[in-house]
Amino acid sequence: MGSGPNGAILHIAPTGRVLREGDIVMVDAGAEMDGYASDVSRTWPVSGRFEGAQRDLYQLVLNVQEAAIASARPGKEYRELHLEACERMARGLVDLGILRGDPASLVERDAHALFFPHGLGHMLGLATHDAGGCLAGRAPSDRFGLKWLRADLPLQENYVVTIEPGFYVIDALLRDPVRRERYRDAVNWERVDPLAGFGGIRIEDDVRITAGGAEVLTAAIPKQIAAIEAFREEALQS
Ligand SMILES: [Mn+2]
Repeated sequence: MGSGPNGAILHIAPTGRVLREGDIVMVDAGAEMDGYASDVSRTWPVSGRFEGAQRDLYQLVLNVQEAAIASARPGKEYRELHLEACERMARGLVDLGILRGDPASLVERDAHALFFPHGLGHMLGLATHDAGGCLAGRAPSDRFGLKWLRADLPLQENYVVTIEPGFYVIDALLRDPVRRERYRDAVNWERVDPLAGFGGIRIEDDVRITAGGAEVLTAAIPKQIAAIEAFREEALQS
């Protein structure tokens, strides 16, 4: 889990950082039973309400996540699902004034990966990351926006996968002079630089592929903004 800026560090171990008003907190955790693992992430505001950019960006990540779940079905290539999610993310970031340009071209240049550098998700089974992966004969891409994709295979009925897009403000990527030059025109840097310390948002569900689509196994855990805010309000009052 990570709070504040630590939310932008993927798989960070818990630290002693004290939560602050205005922070968002991200927790990536799951239960294990009889050796079968789950992996779930949720993000919420410490103060109880998503404010400003947090709200817009959370809603964007949620829209991307829900669209990916809606498109998951047997026969669908997981890599396609990932690339469609990247394009949706790029389009949303253009709408929010963070990226500039045509969403498909931005994804071709991996500009979206400055903010969403990891893959859409992975197979689940015995342990969180060991099952599945690339179909035999397929090599992982070396593209910045694809090389961390842990699943590259056509989905089949009863496969269990995670779907977990995210948005992060990662200093190491955004302060890198080479990337700043490469994406000079693709990023609205004046809008991005003040987001320093924002942290990260990830929404991760575990999904079983069914004959006609996908069943969300972790649907009982709130993820809509209104549901999270109501949940937080209840917690803050008790
Ligand atoms: Mn995961």
